[in-house]
Amino acid sequence: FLGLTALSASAATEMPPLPDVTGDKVQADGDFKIKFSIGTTESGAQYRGLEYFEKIVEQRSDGNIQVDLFPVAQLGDDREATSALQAGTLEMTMPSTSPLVNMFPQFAVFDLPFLFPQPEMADAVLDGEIGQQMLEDASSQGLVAIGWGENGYRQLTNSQHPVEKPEDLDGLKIRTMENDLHLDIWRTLGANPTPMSFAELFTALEQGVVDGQENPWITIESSKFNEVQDYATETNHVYTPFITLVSARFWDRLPEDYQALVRDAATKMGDYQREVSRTLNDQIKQDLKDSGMQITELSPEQVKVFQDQLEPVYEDWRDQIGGELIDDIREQVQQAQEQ
Ligand code: KDG
Repeated sequence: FLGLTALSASAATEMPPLPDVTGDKVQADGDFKIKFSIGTTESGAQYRGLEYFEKIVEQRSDGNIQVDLFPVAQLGDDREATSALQAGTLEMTMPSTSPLVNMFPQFAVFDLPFLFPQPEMADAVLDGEIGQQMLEDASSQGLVAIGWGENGYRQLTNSQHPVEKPEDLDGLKIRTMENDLHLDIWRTLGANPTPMSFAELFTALEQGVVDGQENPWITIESSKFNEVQDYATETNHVYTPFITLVSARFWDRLPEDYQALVRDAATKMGDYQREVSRTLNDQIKQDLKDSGMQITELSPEQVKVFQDQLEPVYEDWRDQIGGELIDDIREQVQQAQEQ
């Protein structure tokens, strides 16, 4: 290919330095260890957020809480890590909400296609009453949900050909998260979706078990999917949040002052992840182009074709998710758009 070796994307884009820790030291009795597991790699925005969390908690607890980070699903994929929290064998994880809808059906609202036209609208919902209520509701079944983070807008990649319109997806094998609404989206568009955990994804792409997948630019780059996927389409079809979960067994042993510290650090981590992911998004898209990926950017009219084809998904899932919740969010989004 022109005799050029593709530049590694991560070589081009650097993570911003971690912010300084603010806030007083917190005194409480006991020494604690937090093993914090995620599925994405050390070079992603999610991990950068975790590093900030570690720095805040360790500095402000004066080393009494030690945080150890485990990326790339070393301690299990999203569902396995969540089960480990319930069993009390792992202290923290930060999965996408999508593979957890079997436990928390309302999370499926975030899987609805093209729900949030701007990331700030997702922030308003997650940080507002709806998001806070969801954290409370998810603080059950052996888990304590203490904050949101940003996974981001998902983009389609594949190994076969450029995708500009739904017909181009005909028969393409697309990996989705383990979530029925995502399966519905890709079936409705004419693709052939297969659910799979993130931990299995690179190998599945490499071996051609699936032709494509969808994830934010930053994940495509940090997981090196561009090395096994030549084509991408900037679809922005779903905005997925991350949710910060703690094992209830661990939480109940933590002195209240430390609980407050961990909660505060989780909020700061989430805000920082949003900032990193948004700052780097376009830059990383450019790095991916520079590395040889062919990226199709859709016009608003082309996006509308996908959107219109997916509108029935809203009706199909209305009862299961709750019509009132969907209407509330759509109304908030509408109001924000009019401002
Ligand atoms: O750390 C999070 C990952 O495990 C996963 O949730 C990323 O969006 C993701 C996916 O596609 O599974």
